[in-house]
Amino acid sequence: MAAISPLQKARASYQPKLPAVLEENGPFVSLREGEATRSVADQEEIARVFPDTYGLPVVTFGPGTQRDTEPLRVGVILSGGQAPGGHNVIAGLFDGLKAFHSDSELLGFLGGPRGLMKDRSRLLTEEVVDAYRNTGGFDMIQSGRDKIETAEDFAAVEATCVRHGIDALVVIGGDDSNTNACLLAQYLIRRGSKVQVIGCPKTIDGDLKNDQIEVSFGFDTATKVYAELIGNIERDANSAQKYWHFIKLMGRSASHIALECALQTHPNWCVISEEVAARGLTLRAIATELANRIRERADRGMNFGVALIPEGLIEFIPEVNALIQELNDLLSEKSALGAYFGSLAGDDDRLQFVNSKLSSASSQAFSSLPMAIQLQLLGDRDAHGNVQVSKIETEKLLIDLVSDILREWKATGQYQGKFSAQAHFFGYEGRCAAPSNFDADYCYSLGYTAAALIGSGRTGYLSNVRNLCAPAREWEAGGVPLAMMMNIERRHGQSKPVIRKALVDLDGKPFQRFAAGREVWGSGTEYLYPGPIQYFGPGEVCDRPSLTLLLERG
Ligand code: FBP
Repeated sequence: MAAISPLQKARASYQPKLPAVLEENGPFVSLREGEATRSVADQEEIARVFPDTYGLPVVTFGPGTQRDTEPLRVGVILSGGQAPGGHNVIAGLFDGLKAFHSDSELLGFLGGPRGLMKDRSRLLTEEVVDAYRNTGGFDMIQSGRDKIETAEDFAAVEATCVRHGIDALVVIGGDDSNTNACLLAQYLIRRGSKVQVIGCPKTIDGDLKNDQIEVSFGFDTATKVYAELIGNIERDANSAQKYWHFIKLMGRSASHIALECALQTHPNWCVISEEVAARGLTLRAIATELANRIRERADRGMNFGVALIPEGLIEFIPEVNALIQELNDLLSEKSALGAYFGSLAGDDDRLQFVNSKLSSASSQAFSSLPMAIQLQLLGDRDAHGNVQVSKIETEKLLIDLVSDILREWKATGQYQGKFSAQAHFFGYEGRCAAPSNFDADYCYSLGYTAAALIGSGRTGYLSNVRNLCAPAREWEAGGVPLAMMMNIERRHGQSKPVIRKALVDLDGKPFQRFAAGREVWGSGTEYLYPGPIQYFGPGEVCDRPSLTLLLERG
């Protein structure tokens, strides 16, 4: 067996907490049904795509009675980007299934949806699951970003289920993966299959949330890890007093991660993409705002600072967003032009081709970007047709633009400071961190809830655990129909049903708290140093959920 660290050893015996209804009844719960639901938008079209799962009620668990059940055979996949706590979802699912019947079996399909389509799996025994309890990562069965999309893909998944006698599939994933889960549930019903499909809300980005889902798992741990690192850098900045640190933070689209980290660390500058879109700011305007902050600090002898930049920023700048939409349609491998683009080998040919096809506004926006960024925008899309923003070096782009502005100001006597910048990107550092107590408990509860939903015969639901600012015993568990979260969006140049992402709400309490603090944080050194995640000790240090969750729901 591989060596494990002392902390891992200590954490292995941590027993995650469950909501009282599951603690006391195991998975034998009763279901309270709410009203029939509607999708968040595009109701007619969504109802047409999901005729059998549209309109299902939200369900909440109440006490049930233990009964004799047949053993269940369930398949599980981890899908999309890693998020702390994925192994605990599997552990909760495993324990829930075993509580139904000790002969129940859990099959882990390897490498995400591809494992289901290609039928590659491993049996998750007690020994396997025990080795991963309370650990970070998805390495128990790995993950992947493939999409179950074509008729052949759906048929392949169905065949895999038949081959293994599977009763239910659990998809642990973000908005795209759970969109897939919803399509799969619908497909299987229409095929007359009895296989149920249940999703679990995962993503460090925190954008899979709505009136029902309070937070996706992994956000809590990842933001705590990044906040620790940012705090360390703030101390370094204030100690050396010679660098501006530009820190890009993961979060493919929404700025929840950057906002939470700003609340936890009080940086000198943080841009929130959703505000950029609302104010219609250009790239130049953003860089000028930041340059102004740098100049204002320099005027008071502070040639240092910390700036936070959300990974998705570039897509929220109106002129760049229009450009990216055009590029997505143009470069879709499903179009003839996209296929032609794919056949071009050299960078010059690619840039020339793209420039010749863009509208004049987008061509202008494209030409205003440094060549390195232009090429990054032309890079491979993910399986869902999205630009891979983690590969776009926005932090370096901003350093370039700000340097130019400060140089101009210096030449005209408007700036006398010194500007030296360091670029950082925090993303992968946090995605596989050992889960915080919050995520360890939440994930285990989500997995256990998924088992209870399966035992109750549900399909097309997302496992849901609520009331998360209260102690775990007071959490509520149940399920939310996946079709309820859908709307229609453009993907790969086509209109598709997808789960709507939750962006930062500019009227919400977390943003309002940030907006109230940012001026003071910007001009001084009000830095907060959160330090590392604590597992043992007083509850207010070890069990505190993210500030976003506390402000939104506390
Ligand atoms: P999910 O939405 O799948 O959870 O992934 C989120 C994320 O961590 C983003 O923050 C980031 O842009 C992306 O994954 C990077 O993943 P990859 O390395 O696969 O491109």
